Amino acid sequence: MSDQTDPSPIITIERHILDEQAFHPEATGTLTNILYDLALAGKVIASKTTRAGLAEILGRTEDINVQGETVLKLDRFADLTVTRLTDHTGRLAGLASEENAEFLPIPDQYPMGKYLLVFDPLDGSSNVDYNMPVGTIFGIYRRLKESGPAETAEFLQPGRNLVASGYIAYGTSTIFVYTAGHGVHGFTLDPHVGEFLLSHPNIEIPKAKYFSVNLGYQMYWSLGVQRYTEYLQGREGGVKGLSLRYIGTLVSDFHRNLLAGGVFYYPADSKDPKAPSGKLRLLYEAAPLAFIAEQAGGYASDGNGPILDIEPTSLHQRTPLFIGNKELIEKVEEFIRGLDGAD
Ligand code: AFP
Repeated sequence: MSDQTDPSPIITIERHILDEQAFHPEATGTLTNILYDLALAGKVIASKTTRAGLAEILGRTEDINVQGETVLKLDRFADLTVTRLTDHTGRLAGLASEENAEFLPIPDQYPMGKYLLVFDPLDGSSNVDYNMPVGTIFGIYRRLKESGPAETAEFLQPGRNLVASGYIAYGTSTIFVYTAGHGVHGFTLDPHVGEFLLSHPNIEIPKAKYFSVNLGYQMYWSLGVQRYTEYLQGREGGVKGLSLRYIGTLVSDFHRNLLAGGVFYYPADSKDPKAPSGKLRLLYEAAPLAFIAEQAGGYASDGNGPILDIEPTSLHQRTPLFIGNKELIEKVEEFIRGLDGAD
């Protein structure tokens, strides 16, 4: 007879990350600790996002960030939380955040580490006012220099070099999803226990159910992207049965499609001549999620080739992004090649 009082195995994020370290006998535990630090940042940020409507935190600051957007107080809080939990540990050599024009060096009084952190502290923050989900995205690279202060060039690495990446989705529950190159794993925050517990081991993207895109911009897209959209709508030999879902928070749209199957895209458009590559940032958003997509059996492309192969030329570089089920993302490359003259 089974013992009814014996709880089913509970795997905390700490235990899981530590177990993963076994894949790397040479590991010193530094990466493991960075992931713990980020999980802690996620808990702290979640404690604010769930109270955003109540707290003094809601409302805009008077600042404009490097992307030209109004900085919400919650963005700043998330940015500072990640920074303050990671900059003094001796694990990082520098941090680059979507909120800051330049990367943040490690303050002089703290030791230098061998990793670089790139992050979007609060993705989808314009949704906060409407009680919609938001998220944090991160990527971890090994630094290129052996020692000395970090340099911008060290951050400009292709996504293929990512050692780990992940996101924290602040929705109806808080979920931490990461990959360190051995599959994709998701942990749900148990608010009573205060721990992230393994809820989604070895995530693999299932057959597509959804497509997610801001159709309001359709008239600004290339012919190839327009025809691809019609293909997803099932017209003229296209795929049948996909539903449209679009939240406008990349983390949430990506997370849903990762679990349910589907594609998200934010293509290049002619809406804003100053941003011909669309809105999303290669370093802070596209590359970290591309690593997760590939680890889950999916694919991410800029329409011409893998996101993970793009060599960044600047910290805040933008890129078109098509991400999700592999065969549907390869299809958009076909449309773009055939109709837009891309090579
Ligand atoms: P905000 O952080 O300004 O809300 O932008 C979120 C975002 O970068 C990404 O999370 C969404 O997928 C995308 O913008 C939505 O942009 P549109 O409002 O142009 O569809």
